[in-house]
Formats: sequence, C-alpha cells, structure tokens
Amino acid sequence: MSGRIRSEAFRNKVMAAHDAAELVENGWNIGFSGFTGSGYPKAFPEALAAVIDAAHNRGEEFRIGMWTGASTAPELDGALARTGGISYRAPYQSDPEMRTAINNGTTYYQDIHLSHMGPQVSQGFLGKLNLAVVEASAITEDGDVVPSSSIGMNRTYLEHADKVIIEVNSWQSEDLYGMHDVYYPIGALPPNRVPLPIQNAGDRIGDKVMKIDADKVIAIIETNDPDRNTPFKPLDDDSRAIAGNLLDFLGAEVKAGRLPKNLLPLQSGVGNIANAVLAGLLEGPFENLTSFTEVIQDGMVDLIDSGKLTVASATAFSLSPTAAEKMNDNAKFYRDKIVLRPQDVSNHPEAIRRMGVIACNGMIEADIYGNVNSTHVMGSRMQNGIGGSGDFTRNGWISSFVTPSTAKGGAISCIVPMVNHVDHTEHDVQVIITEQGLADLRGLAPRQRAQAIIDNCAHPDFKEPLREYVKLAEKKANGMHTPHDLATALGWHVRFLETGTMAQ
Ligand code: 0RQ
Repeated sequence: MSGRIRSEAFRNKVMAAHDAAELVENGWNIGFSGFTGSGYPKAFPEALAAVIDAAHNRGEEFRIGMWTGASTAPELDGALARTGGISYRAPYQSDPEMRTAINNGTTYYQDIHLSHMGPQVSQGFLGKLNLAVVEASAITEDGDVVPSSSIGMNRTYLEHADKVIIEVNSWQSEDLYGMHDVYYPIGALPPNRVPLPIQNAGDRIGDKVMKIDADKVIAIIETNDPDRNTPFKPLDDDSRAIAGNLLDFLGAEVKAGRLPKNLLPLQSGVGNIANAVLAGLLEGPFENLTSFTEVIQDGMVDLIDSGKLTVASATAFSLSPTAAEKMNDNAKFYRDKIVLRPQDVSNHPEAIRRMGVIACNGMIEADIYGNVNSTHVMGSRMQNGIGGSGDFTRNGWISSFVTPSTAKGGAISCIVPMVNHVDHTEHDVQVIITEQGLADLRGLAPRQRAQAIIDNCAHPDFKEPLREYVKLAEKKANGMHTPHDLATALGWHVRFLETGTMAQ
C-alpha cells in the first residue's frame, strides 16, 4: 500500500477496482472527477465498463448517468461509451466514442455552462447522485482529500453523492498539496449566496483540501497511472497568423489606453490555436501578465517559466505528456503561481466581470452578424460542447473568438450567412479573428458588422458569395435591421451537403 493514504479509516477500505465496480447498480448516476484529460479516475471506469458489458452479455439492462467536470480521456469517456450503457452525459465532452453515442441516439447529452453545473446538481435537476468517483493525490491523516490535477466538480459531487469511491493516484505529485483552493460557500443557493471575494486572479479564498464524509466512502482504489493528454500539434501558419492578429489587437488596445500595459487577466480556450496565442505572448511585448481561466495548457506553463505570467487561476491542467511530467517534477515551484479551484469558482461570472477578463475561445463558425456556433456541425451533430466558453464570453471585458477562415481543407467557410446553431449571440461576441484578419464588432450595428466580418475575416474564396448573400438579403428585407433571406441562409449549409463545397 502506498503511503498516500494516511488515515487508518480509509486504509481499511482499499480494494481492487473490479471489486469496487461490482458495487454499482443499474440506473445509478455517477459523478466522476476529470477535466480536460486530467484528474479522472484511471482504474474504476474500465472495471465498470466490464461490469456493464457482462450484464449486457447476460441480456440484462445496465445503464448509468455519467456526470463529470468536463472532457476526460479514453479510459473514462471512451471505455464507458463503448458499452452503450451511458443513458445521460453532462456537461462537456470531446471523446470520439462518446460523441458517436450522443449522435447515434444512444446517450442523452446536456450541454450545460460549466459554471451552472454545480447549482444544477445541487438543485437536483439531473436527478439523484448515487456515487462520486474522484481521483486524489493523497488522503490526509484527518481524512481530507488532496485533489490531483483537476478539481472541476469534485467538491459538489463529494457533497451530494450517497456513496463515494476515491482513487488515490501515486503518479500525481504529492507537492500538488497547496496548489488547490476549495471554496465552500460557493455551494450556497439563493437567497443565501455571498459575494465571491476574488479581486485578483491569484487570490486564495478557500481550503487546500476537500472535506469528505468517511461514512459515505465505500471503496478506496490505489493507482499509479499518468493523466492521458495528447501532445499539441506543431504551430502552423494559420494559428500563428490568428495569434498575431489577436496580439496586434491587444497592443492597439493598450496604445489606445483601453487596456493596462500588462493587459487584464487572460482566459484562453482549449486547443491548438489557443496554445499558439500563448506561444505568441511568449515572444510578445507584454509583461507581468495574469490569467483567470479554466485550463492551464503548455503555453501557460512556458509563460510562467519565462516570468511573463505571474499567476494563473484555473480548475484543471490540460498538458502534453512532456509538460505533465515537468509539472509533476516541479509542482512545489508551480504551486505558488497556479491556483486550481472548483469550476463554479474558476468560471464564476461575478469574478470574470469584476476583473475584466480577456476571453478568447475557439469556434466552429460565426455568421456575418457575429453570432457564434461553438458546438454543432450542420445544426444537428454535436461536436464537443459549450464548455466554459459561455461563462467567459458573456462576462468578459473583451470577448473574442478564433478560427481558421475555412474548414475541411478549404471546402467549408467558417464565416456563414446564419450559424446553423447559436451558442454565443451577437450581443456577447465582440471580436472575431481568423488568419485573414480581425473584426472588432464593438459599436457596430448588424449591417456594419456584416461588412467588417466579411472584409476582415472571410477567406478570399468565400468573400464574393457572402457579399452576394448580403446584397440579396438587403433587397429581400428591404432596409430592415438584420437583413436575412432565410431560405438562402439555411440553403448555404444545405448546399454543402449536396455539393461538398459552399462556393457558389
Ligand atoms: O473536425 O476533427 O473531424 O476534422 O471541427 O476543429 O479546427 O480541430 O479546431 O480543435 O480548435 O476545436 C469549436 C470544436 C474548435 C473547440 C472547437 C471541424 C473540424 C474538426 C474541430 P475533424 P479544429 P479546435 C474553455 C473553452 C467549445 C468549448 C470551449 C470547442 C473539428 O474550440 O470545443 O470553447 N469549443 N471551451 O474539421 C464543419 C465548420 C467547422 C468544422 C471546424 N465550420 N463546419 N466542421 N470543423 N469548423 C475550455 C473548456 O471548456 C474545457
């Protein structure tokens, strides 16, 4: 037994993952730890998948509801999706097999703002939480749980679940102790909420550990397995150009006196473009940066190493295997510069609005008026989910979206007449950036926005078709506020289905 389980009461509950999985009953809702590929349970999910498969092989019904912090890893989302036994999934996911289960009708999926998940669970909208399965880096002598590489929804799941299983993972650094900040008053519901006392990204307002009712713990599982994150793609010309456009814009804001020299706290979405923006910051002129975001990715660790980023607040890591090893080896150094919080604090609208966070997120497409689709392909097919992009976009000081101007080898324009699904409305989206350029939508009326977005952001192959559309819409709508010709706008997407290209 590893020395990570320092409470006698918990040592007595250690068992093998397959024995723990046998304790699960058909129809349970399970709240798993895990956020962007970090801090998810490593052994229990595959053991549970085997239990579900065995029940199905016997012709028995066995389905569970699966709640997490956000996306996890193939060992959790993938393993359970493969069983066909997930009846419901929330909130964010990005696993190919889970995506298939959601889009082939096997699994109901609710795409909830990440900051809303805690209150929705607390109010019981998702049903009763039968079990929480949470990864820890240690259990203290007092029986408290030291979180691992993410916190996500863990505080809420540990509080609301009838039963609890803890996986204690010796691969996670013990020096993570002190990096976490678990704020308990955030669980209060109206009218008992109090102001969130965060004034600066690095403020610590809570506990280093999570409380747990020992009587609820039915099993402790020991593991020694790495978080499974994929390396980032090498930076390509498009992502460099997008990052450059954003950084030029921020520089101009500083010059205009609208941003301080060290900017405002930065939020950066997941993915390669976000990582390119962080790489751009590394080479750029800005110093003493701070970050109030959701995930810490490689670029952010590099910025800390360079001294350009003084502090980063998030709820999880999303690191390449190399950066994860570095974090593990040097957690003692990083724990003064990184604060990991529950996701209803990392993504809290009040803190984001108060500090004036600069939000930058990826998207699937934007329309000519500035509405953004982050989640759906052709109106019906779920890609990943809204994640925290809504929390930050709605409340940020500057809300920006980035995408290459085309997708699928240039066949699809990511600037369209009307998005096929709306996640972020024109009222919240302020800046759109592609490798072609940047459209600053602040202060612009819809018809002015259309011109700015087409001129600055659309790919040259699609500028003319989009301008043709605007001409037609203005004629049909006869001077109205947001000109559209609905049949043509939706036909734009349908035409792609029929011809494989959106060019006229
Ligand atoms: O599909 O992999 O099948 O080729 O969409 O696109 O270009 O790899 O972009 O990895 O940056 O993801 C919006 C999905 C962008 C992401 C999204 C296809 C494209 C590809 C992915 P293939 P790329 P990225 C806080 C922030 C929501 C959550 C969020 C996301 C696939 O950024 O999930 O912001 N955002 N969280 O080919 C059809 C188009 C398309 C298209 C791209 N216009 N039409 N397909 N694709 N554009 C962090 C968290 O909340 C955790």
